Amino acid sequence: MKPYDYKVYVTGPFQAGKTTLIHTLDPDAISIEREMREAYRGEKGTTTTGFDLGRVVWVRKEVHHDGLVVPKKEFERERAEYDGWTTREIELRGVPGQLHFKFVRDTMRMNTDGVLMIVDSSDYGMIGDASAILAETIAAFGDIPLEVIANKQDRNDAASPEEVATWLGVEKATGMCAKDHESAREALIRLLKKLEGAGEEGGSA
Ligand SMILES: Nc1nc2c(ncn2[C@@H]2O[C@H](COP(=O)(O)OP(=O)(O)O)[C@@H](O)[C@H]2O)c(=O)[nH]1
Ligand SMILES: [Mg+2]
Repeated sequence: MKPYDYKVYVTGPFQAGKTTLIHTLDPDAISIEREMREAYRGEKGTTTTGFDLGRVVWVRKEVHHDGLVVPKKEFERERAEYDGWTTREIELRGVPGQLHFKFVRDTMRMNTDGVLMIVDSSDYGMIGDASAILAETIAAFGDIPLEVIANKQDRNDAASPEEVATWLGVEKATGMCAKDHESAREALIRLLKKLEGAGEEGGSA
């Protein structure tokens, strides 16, 4: 039996907010991180060179509702509350964003159902890396559901999602603040609805 219904691959340049997003949705998410060797934008922080692994459950009282995204542990504790609801277990897999870790991203693609591509809307300097990762992702996954997410919309130097879409040459980007649960939930659900849509089309065809 599969331990989840959908695997969501979370990619994008380093410092875009992948780890933050996964921990906002699942406080028990596991991350492997090591310290950066160099300061970036004047700050010495940490960035992921391994991966993030989060588990959440998408719960809907009615299938046409957007529903809630509940951390897996919380869901297991409060399972009775969701009796009769439609539930989908989601694995969130964050991959390292540095271009030279392409081989790590490659090994983590297996069984992916959908992709969240996270971009820092306040960091135009990373757009070259973002374009490279987007091209790599599309080449590897082909026609898989993919959402481009314009993160850090809470910053006053953030470009709009429309501008971020233009930077990357994509039709559309969705604004998000990865630190905010409501915003993170909306971004994930937008992708999950596409995954459900794809499943239904396949089933009725
Ligand atoms: N203002 C703001 N900062 C964010 C947001 N998301 C992430 N960050 C910050 O951006 C930095 C990099 O985030 P992280 O999740 O580690 O990026 P990753 O390298 O893609 O995993 C951290 O300092 C985060 O606190 C956001 O939505 N708004
Ligand atoms: Mg990270």
